[in-house]
Amino acid sequence: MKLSIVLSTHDAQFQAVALKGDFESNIVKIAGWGYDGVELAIRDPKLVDVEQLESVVSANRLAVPAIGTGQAWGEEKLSFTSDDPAVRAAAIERIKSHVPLASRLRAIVIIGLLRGITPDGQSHQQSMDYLVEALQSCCLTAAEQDVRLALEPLNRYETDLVHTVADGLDLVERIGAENMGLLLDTFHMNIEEPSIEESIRICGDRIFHFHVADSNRWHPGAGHLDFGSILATLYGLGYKGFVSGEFMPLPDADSSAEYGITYLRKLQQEHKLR
Ligand code: LER
Ligand code: MN
Repeated sequence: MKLSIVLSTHDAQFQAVALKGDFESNIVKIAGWGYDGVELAIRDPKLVDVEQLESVVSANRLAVPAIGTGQAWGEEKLSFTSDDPAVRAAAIERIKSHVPLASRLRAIVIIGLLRGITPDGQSHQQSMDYLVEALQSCCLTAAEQDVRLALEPLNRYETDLVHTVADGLDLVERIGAENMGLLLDTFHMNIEEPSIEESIRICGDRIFHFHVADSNRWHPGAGHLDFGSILATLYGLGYKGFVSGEFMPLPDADSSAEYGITYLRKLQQEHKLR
């Protein structure tokens, strides 16, 4: 079981990121706790010194399984489904600008909140059409550099677009690209899926990446989700990607990161997960 944790390269409003602040000291801590990788939340790749980032990450022997992009919605309101064509174009360009960095780091590019929310006066169907158009265009650019995109079903309180694995798989089919898959997040699944385990099975090899947080969005072990069963189902499918911690910095950032990995490694042993 390859474990990573989300680290924001810059200050952000999004709360379910345990780690923010000085990049290098966080990377050193993440490696020290025994994580295999770090998932980077990056608002805009232009803000990142790629050489420096790569050297810090590789000096600490961490992989970068995925790049989160949602801060471009959180901080700048870029959206694939805006009713303003200039905003949609800027959102598409922003995702395409992540592709060279993702290719270099061999990371998946995550499409979470950047899909946006249907604006007043626009139909849901129109939003879905914009979303398909945007993702098809991004998939083409990403495929040229062997990069995969993962759309994350999100719960109903965050968006009206794509809540479940079933919604996500319909969209993946409409996009029709080999490099388009889903990112499943146990926090959202606990709200939206009839059965977390069954939805994991249905998603199968379209699971490109996996986020873990407990029912209360604290670290795994702090709520009532059955991570033994969830992870046994995931690995039972032959999943080879990362399981990435995306949870609140509670009771404090460092403790959450440490409790999270300790709990997941214990389950790994108990359930003999690879
Ligand atoms: C991002 O991965 C996520 O899970 C969302 O809740 C963002 O708001
Ligand atoms: Mn998530």
